[in-house]
Amino acid sequence: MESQNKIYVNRPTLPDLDEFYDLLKEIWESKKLTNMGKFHNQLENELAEFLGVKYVSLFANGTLALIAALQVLRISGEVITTPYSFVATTHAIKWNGLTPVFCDIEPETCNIDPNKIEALITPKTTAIVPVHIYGNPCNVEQIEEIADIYGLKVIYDAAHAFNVKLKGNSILNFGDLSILSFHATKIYNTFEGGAVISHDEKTKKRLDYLKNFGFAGETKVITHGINAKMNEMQAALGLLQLKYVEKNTEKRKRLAEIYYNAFNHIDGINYLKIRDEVDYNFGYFPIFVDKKDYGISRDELYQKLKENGIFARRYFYPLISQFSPYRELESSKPENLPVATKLSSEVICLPIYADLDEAEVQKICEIVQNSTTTY
Ligand code: T4K
Repeated sequence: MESQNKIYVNRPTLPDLDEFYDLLKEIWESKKLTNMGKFHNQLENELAEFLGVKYVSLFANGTLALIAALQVLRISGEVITTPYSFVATTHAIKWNGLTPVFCDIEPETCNIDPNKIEALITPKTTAIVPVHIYGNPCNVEQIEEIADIYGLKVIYDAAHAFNVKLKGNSILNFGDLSILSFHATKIYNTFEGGAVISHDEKTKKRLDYLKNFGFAGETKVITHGINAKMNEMQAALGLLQLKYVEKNTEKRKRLAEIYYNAFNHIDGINYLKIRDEVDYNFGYFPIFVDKKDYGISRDELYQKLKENGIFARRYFYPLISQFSPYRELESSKPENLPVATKLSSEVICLPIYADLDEAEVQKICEIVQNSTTTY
């Protein structure tokens, strides 16, 4: 029997509706609904300042942002990436007619393992697409070193890494480009939305042509662009949402501390270690269930949570390399991806969002505590 009070892995935070209504009124009066209007341009500037980056190009969603980021750098051939992510990461590669090559991940972070990248490089390799999974930074220094030696581009899928910093510097300042997602399930949402972060004006300009059908003026089309623009309503919401980012991060941090304190004492429940030099956003709370020490499997715990009304999610299971469009690739073989295969079979992301009560988190901790069979 399922409990009445359902708790989901995620709930979007939203600003005051009256405040949003004021901005909607402006849109209604101006009749400027989309195509790089006032709110769109204001949000690009405010986001760049807030995040501490040079250029922001807003997009309709993170997937289109990643597709355009690969396009703008004219990536060809093979792209080394991680199988441990949301499927959109690899789909964006495929939509560019490129071949994804899956690289195994690090056991401590679930991020692409830089020590395993070089063995996958061939004459056809032109880029690396790592993901800062759960917002926890990749080993950007080592990835950059490899990319520099082999002349590869690096495009970070930073869909989870809004406002994450490494040694005080935005994680979005690493690599050639980074993309963000502002989907409803992300810590900063515009209902749907996304962005590409670039570091020079020319690239920013070309990204802006790309997302608007390739128009570079009223009668000039310079490339086979797409329609990936963010509209005024989404941008207006984004402006309001910016005001709450810090406060909401503090709330999620408090919830994470409750989880940490509880799980420190349970054998077989492991969680991500975030390095001291990282300002983390606490957007996800993944745990890894080691059946040998915990007694029951990940899927058994997942079911138990469900029976208690807790709708946790197994992000990221199955691995992208196991989905039918990709499983025939040589790099998809599980024996080539032992760490990713193991962690994907152990992971559960527990609920964490700003409006979640601390008492509910305590309840989740108790379910996890009471489910172990190896006292
Ligand atoms: N790269 C990475 C690494 C990504 O994780 C993602 C997206 C992307 C790229 C692509 O970015 P976008 O093109 O999406 O901007 C969700 C999201 O749809 C997806 O954005 C996200 N990653 C992925 C990790 O999770 P689902 O299918 O698991 O979401 P769904 O609808 O089951 O929602 C999860 C829970 O959130 C629900 O149980 C309840 C809650 N929820 C969800 C929505 C949509 C709400 O309370 N309200 C809502 O409106 O994919």
